[in-house]
Amino acid sequence: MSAASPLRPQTNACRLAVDLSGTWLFRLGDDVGDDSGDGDWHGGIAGGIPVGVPGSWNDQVPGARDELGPAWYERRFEPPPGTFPLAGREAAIRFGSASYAASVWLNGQFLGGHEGGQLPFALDCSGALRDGENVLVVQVDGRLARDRVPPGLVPPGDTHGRVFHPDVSYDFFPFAGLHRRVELVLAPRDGIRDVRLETTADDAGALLSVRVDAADGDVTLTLDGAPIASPHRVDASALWSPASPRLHLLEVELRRDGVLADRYALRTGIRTVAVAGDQLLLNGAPVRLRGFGRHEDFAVLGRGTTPALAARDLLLMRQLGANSFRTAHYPCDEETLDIADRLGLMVIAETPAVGLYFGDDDPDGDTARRQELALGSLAELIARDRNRACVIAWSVANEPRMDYPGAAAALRELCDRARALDGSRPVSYATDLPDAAGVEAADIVFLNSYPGWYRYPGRLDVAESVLGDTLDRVYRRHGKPVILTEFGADAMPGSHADPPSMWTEEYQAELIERLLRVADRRSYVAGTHVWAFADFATAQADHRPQSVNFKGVFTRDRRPKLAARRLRELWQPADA
Ligand code: GCB
Repeated sequence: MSAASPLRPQTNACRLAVDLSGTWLFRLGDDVGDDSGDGDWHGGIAGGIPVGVPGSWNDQVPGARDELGPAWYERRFEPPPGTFPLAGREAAIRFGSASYAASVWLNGQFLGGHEGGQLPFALDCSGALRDGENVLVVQVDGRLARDRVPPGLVPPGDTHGRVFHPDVSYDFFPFAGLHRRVELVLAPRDGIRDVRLETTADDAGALLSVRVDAADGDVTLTLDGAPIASPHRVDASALWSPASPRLHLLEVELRRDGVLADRYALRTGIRTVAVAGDQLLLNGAPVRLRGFGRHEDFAVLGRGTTPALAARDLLLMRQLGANSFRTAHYPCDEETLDIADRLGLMVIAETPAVGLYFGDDDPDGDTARRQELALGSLAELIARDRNRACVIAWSVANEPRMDYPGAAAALRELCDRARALDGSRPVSYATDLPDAAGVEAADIVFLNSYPGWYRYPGRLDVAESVLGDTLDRVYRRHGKPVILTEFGADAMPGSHADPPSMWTEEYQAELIERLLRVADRRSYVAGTHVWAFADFATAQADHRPQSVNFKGVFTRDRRPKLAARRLRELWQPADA
């Protein structure tokens, strides 16, 4: 099914993507499973109120902050001119992200569903789509459960001992809703199903391989308008890097009997990435990441994405001199990756597997189900992002709890699966337990460490030596490059003290500067990501004033704290 293929929708001579974002109708409601009688909303919801899509419902709908569903969405639309007859085309509805699970009906007909937020899915609707008005109904279920990824309702012993309301195992609010674009997609039935790019190093630059999965016919490739064959040699000067984020236009065409049957275009950077000894190499040269962990979070929108916010964030990163970010703790929006490609920001792409635990007191098989889900979303992430120049590494999890038999094997399985699906990028997971078994499966150690905050709180004086010792120990143990994927301190905006004390802007700026100094002195440290780019909403907890994590160097509305200014001084010039 081409319309429901992993290829991101696009509009061209053969394909059409109609954005259904905008004002939808919404209502919270019970799970109406049957097709009969009152309360059957599969053909249209009763008593809906207007909400914006993309967007979480929690901060749009008064009183719904802690409601996690199920909830119902409805959107009426007419297909564009020329849609019918479908003839050789297929139609699908594609969701960029429905958090956490969705079931979808078109004109009362069930199309299918999907489990897992922050990853796209497309459902064939060729048989249900009609001329004139169509009624699209989506049930979204954001409820927390132990057998979901990320898991909710986890025993406190497995959540760093923290208790949140709602009862999450992770440190961000469990926003629910349709968080990204929803599109009606029309594509040739016997067309291009997938395009896979891979770049390998070559003496003079790189070799670009293009694998096309398509129905019968003649496939042709052009790069920047010139015909090419795969593999294609690319000059070093044409490669993508933070200093020179060159993008090329790759066009794939499928012809039958000389007639154009399908076409797919990719704007792509070409670069190689590798780990050699204790170094991370980009295009064969050592590179150090400097940047942030970034959440998708904003007032009113919740986890809903908009290119304006992504552009603002990534431009601010560039302005500070950052060259990289991690999509913590889930895959980011595809338009954000477009911007990262264009700005030359190197991305560590993370799956939604945050807070995994492997409780052996799990009679109902929750652990096994979580692992299946984690493997599934890893495959979906790699299918979505594998052609991205900006994505330079996969993070298969964040801070899994490792104190159970089976935990190390589960993490090894995730790392091995990532490598089996894509052998061209380093694989790891962010961990606060670098001595636990499992880490040896990673190509780079992704270390989350909070000296001067959770460890030795208030002790700016010892934070440096504690981090130095930790880094050296980790490196001695694993002999691999280490990326400090999290470190930092909360700072209440506008709060000041001299000498610096915890929760002030001075303390945050001073701690970040000191820890960066420690990391930068070590040649095996391949990167530092401050936690976090901006303040973000969390569930309620005694350690989260105002239900916000204040470790952002920008406020939630993107005003700079002292630490942002300090980083701008430390990170100039912004050339690498
Ligand atoms: C961590 C987590 C991150 C939290 C952060 C914190 O280790 O990976 O999700 O937000 O610490 O601020 O506690």
